[in-house]
Amino acid sequence: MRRLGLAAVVAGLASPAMAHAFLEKASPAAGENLRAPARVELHFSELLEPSFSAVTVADESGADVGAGPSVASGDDMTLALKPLKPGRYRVTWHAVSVDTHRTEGKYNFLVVP
Ligand SMILES: [Cu+2]
Repeated sequence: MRRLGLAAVVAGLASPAMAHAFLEKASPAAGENLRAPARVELHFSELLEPSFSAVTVADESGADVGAGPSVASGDDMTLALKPLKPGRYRVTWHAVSVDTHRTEGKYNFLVVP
């Protein structure tokens, strides 16, 4: 009974509205024009489930330009990139917060010479 009571309290605190992992900060940012970045770094509003959270980056032909899989740790996700040529790139991410809610998004950035 004691365990059941504690679980009910925890569930009551985890409000669905405030527990989703929203993308708060990204580098490169959406729409940014910049020299070739070495990595993409995403910062979220909530802690992530690393096994179910990932980010990929693709060039204009759709080819994956990540140097290995992304790494989720705490409320951040990072993806090391291959050397990027000038052009448009698309970042696609999905995140599952520790409350199991899923969010996702995509955006572009532009690498300039
Ligand atoms: Cu949530």
